[in-house]
Amino acid sequence: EYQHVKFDYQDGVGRITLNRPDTLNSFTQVMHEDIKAALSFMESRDDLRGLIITATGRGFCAGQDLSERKPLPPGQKRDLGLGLENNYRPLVLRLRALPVPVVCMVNGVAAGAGASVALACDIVFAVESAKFIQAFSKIGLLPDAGGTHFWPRMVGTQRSMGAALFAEPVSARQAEEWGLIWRCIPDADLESRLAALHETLANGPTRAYAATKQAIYASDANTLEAQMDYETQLQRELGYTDDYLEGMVAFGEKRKPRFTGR
Ligand code: T3D
Repeated sequence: EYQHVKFDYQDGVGRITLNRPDTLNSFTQVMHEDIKAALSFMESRDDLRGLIITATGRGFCAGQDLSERKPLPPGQKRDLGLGLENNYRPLVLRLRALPVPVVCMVNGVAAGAGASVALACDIVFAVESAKFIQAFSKIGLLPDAGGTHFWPRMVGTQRSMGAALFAEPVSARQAEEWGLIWRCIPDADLESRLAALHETLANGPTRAYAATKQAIYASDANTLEAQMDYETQLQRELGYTDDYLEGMVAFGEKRKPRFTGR
């Protein structure tokens, strides 16, 4: 039923694979609808333990499909806010709100909103040949889909300005050095790393992961005092979980914990 993505769900781990390689997986309305359906499915599951986003072919995502934005006849104007309000904004916010880690595996170039959506994920890997391009200025736009939120927080004002004003590609290696992504990996390791990430998410302490995600994002707006109060509240809740008990027992027995995500 999915047309422009592949969606797979196993062991509580979802995988969304953007799948329009001929256009470097640029976002169509159909792709947005596919992703909305996959997210709704995962949001309804009580066994959800993680989400991995990646893509097919040589690109990750080239942002908005520009063939859906052909120039209008003279006198007519397009409201670009509509696509942002109906598609990109809810997508970014739903990824952030998902109560499990969202991992992005950037398998090739990530441009425009494609780069923003990658950075909306909780943790980002990229293959060495990948690059991040704030392509917007080349078509007379500003970075959107959270682009002006993520970059300054992750890499600072100058690097954000340079990348956005000049639309110069940032290599995966540079992105790792700057802290824009977590890890740059050899291209040849893509599949094995995806499999390992699946294992990690499927067997991880899901509630601790969720709390970690919530706390790290809350720190954006919190004072140190408020943040420590929040940590205390979340840690108190984690102290009552099966996974904490299992972690303590496993530690005592000098074995690997078998987390159930409960
Ligand atoms: O509109 C709204 O709703 C507002 C929201 C906007 C969000 C945005 O994302 S705006 C930014 C949109 N994206 C871009 O401006 C990037 C456009 N693409 C590129 O600049 C380049 O393709 C790349 C730098 C990403 C990669 O370059 P390269 O040389 O590796 O590949 P290529 O040859 O340019 O692209 C390969 C094919 O994909 C090509 O088709 P063809 O010639 O083989 O038939 C190209 O036209 C197509 N393609 C690439 N990007 C897009 C695309 N087709 C449609 N939309 C694209 N965004």
